[in-house]
Formats: sequence, C-alpha cells, structure tokens
Amino acid sequence: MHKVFLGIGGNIGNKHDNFQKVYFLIENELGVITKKSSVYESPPWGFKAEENFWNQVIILETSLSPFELIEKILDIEDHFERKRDIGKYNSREMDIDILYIDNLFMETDDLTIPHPRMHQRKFVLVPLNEIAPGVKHPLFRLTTLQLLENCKDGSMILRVGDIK
Ligand code: PH2
Ligand code: MG
Ligand code: MG
Repeated sequence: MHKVFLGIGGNIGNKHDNFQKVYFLIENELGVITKKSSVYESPPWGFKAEENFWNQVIILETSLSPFELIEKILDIEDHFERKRDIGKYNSREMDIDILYIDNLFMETDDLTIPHPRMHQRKFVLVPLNEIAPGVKHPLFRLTTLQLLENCKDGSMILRVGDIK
C-alpha cells in the first residue's frame, strides 16, 4: 500500500458539490481516504480570475502504482468541466495534484513527485500543515511546518470548514 497526499481544489461551479463528488470518485477509483484537512479559500495563485479557490489536502491509501494513479486521476478530472489551456493557469471545477507518494522522488516527462511547486503555495502548505505538520519533504528534507515558515507566498488563506 502507498500513502499518498493529494491536493485538491477548484474555483468554479458549486464547490461544495464538486468536493463531495470528487471524494466519491476518489474512493471508487483510487483507494481509501484516511484523512482530510479542512477546506480553505484563497485567491487564484499565479493568475487572475473572479472566483476564489477552495483547496484541501487529503491522505489516500492506495495499491495503485504512480502511473496507474495519475492515469486514473486524469480520468476523474474529466468528470468535471474544465476550460483547458488558455494560458498557463486556468479556472477549473476540480484539479487533483499528487503532492507526495510515500518517500518517493521521481521526475519524468509526465509526472514529478513531490509536486514541484507545492512548497511555493500557501494554499497547499496550510492544509497540509493542519494534518501533517511533521511529515518531511523527501527532497528538501524539511517538515511541512518548516516549508510553511520558509514560504514567501503572501496570499490570504481562510478556513472555510469541513465537508462530510
Ligand atoms: N491551482 C493552480 C494555480 N493557482 N490558486 C489557488 N488558490 N488554488 C489552486 O488550487 C490553484 C491556484 C494550478 O493548478
Ligand atoms: Mg494544480
Ligand atoms: Mg493539476
């Protein structure tokens, strides 16, 4: 079994319903969700858009390999509307990013683990710190709390609450 940290988020459509839908799809297709952070709201990072994002980090237990996992994640994302590829970042209903898989470090054309920009993003580090402050980044060898203390992102991150 692999322990996977996923960062999920979206800024369009009914965010509450989209989060419930993605939990259902993840548990059907990927494995068991063993922990969820609170949901946090923040402005779009790296681009401009009207709607703020909701973001959350969840822990998944899965028997899937990294490549099986990313394939299935792309399939799940296809269940949601997405305006693709107009610029670097876009508004979307649901984005699922792999942050960590166990202590794995891998770099391929299709997939880099840990997520290469997670340490620059408060919308990832704040929820990750809520559920795993002491977990170490396999490459930087820093805990989530240390990554958060070093992070230069000045975005305002507000706790929205929990979704069942
Ligand atoms: N995702 C991005 C780019 N910018 N900003 C916030 N607040 N939340 C996100 O999930 C997010 C983003 C690319 O995936
Ligand atoms: Mg993303
Ligand atoms: Mg993504």
